[in-house]
Amino acid sequence: MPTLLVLLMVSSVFTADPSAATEEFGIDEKAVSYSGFQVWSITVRSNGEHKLLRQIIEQYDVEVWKEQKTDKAAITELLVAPQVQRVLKVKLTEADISYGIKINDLHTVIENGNAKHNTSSLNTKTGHSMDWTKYHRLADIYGYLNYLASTYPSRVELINIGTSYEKRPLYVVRIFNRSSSVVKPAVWIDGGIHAREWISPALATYIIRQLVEVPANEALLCNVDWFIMPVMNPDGYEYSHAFNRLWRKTRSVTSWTSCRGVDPNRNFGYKWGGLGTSTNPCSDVYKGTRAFSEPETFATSNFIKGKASSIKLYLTLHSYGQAALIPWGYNVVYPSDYSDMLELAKSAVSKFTKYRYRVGNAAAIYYPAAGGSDDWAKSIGIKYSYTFELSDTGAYGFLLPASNILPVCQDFFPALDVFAAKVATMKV
Ligand code: 0X9
Ligand code: ZN
Repeated sequence: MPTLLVLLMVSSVFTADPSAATEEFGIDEKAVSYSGFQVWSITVRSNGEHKLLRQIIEQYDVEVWKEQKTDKAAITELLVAPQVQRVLKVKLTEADISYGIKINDLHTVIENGNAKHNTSSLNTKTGHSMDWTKYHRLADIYGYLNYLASTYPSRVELINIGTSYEKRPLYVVRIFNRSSSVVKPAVWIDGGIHAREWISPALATYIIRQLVEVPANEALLCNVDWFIMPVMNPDGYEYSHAFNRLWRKTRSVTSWTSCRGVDPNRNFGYKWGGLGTSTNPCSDVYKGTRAFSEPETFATSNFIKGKASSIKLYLTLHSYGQAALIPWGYNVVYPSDYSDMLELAKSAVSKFTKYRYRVGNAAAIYYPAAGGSDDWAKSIGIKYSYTFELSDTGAYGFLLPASNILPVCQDFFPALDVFAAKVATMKV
């Protein structure tokens, strides 16, 4: 069994203590504290070491944050609860596996990573509450989308494609030149599939702003239409702000009452239930009861299917690791046009000047994981389909401080020139 499959199937029931009560959601829910939790990074260079590490992880039920492979090594990043730190240290030392502590106290990093978590007040100068100096609540993001639709009707259409499990609207923004009636090839971008990856909706909204509000970018709308869904999993996103900063999944009720949510990126209908997925509702990679069991993946896939002939490029924004991942991700298998996909991705990431990105097959450079949105998009005929794992490379991981939002966004945006230029050449 591939290592990461085992690692990912380790149950992720949080062992952190619930501490502060919050009434925000009108339910008796307690916010999770990560006081004393650490992130450890472990590099193993042989199969023997890998096996030992896997045994230790399983024995102590440690949560894997990320695993990346290079030619010579596998780097595993672990979320380590205070109560297992001492024993883990002993076990790793006994096994002669070295480790480094990347984050010493998660609670401190969470507290310092973002300004106050509440909805911001309206900025009377701009007419909305969005900026890219902090991670915003959903109300700010949705407020901004509504503001754009009413302020720029000639190039913005706000499409409500359905509702989340907790009845929040699911929004797609179409950015286009309304005066032209020809059907153009289109780019799809989504963010926020995984709740805790806050840099993803931040970048998606930044891209929306650049395309709609910055006149210098108008050329990007000449030959291409844009469909951007900044928050595919709004329930999870809000939950990660209000109760558990490390929440990943949706918030649907499962057969196991104390464990909620499905991993949306294991719930898409291509090779659903394969490697790197779990049948355990408490797992962070729980695949759900069937493909598209979640209203969020169901509505999104239906919308994309309806536009499949015009959408030529599918881009899904995640974090972390700084990598452009290319299908297939369900296993180390390469589509017949992989070289085209690789070439375009390489040329896109060559635009980045601040951050270096790896490019490669998702299963090969990360791990096999079935039911991903990228694989599904590729399977319905969208030629160029990518998962972008944004910054960082592990110093903060999912907890990337808000001061990084603008640098990440500014670095990323020029890559869209490359994608748009390619899509513009494609026949609808
Ligand atoms: O595991 C995932 O869903 C993605 N990584 S993340 O850390 N953002 O959770 C990678 C998905 C790559 N694509 C597929 N395996 N299909
Ligand atoms: Zn993700």
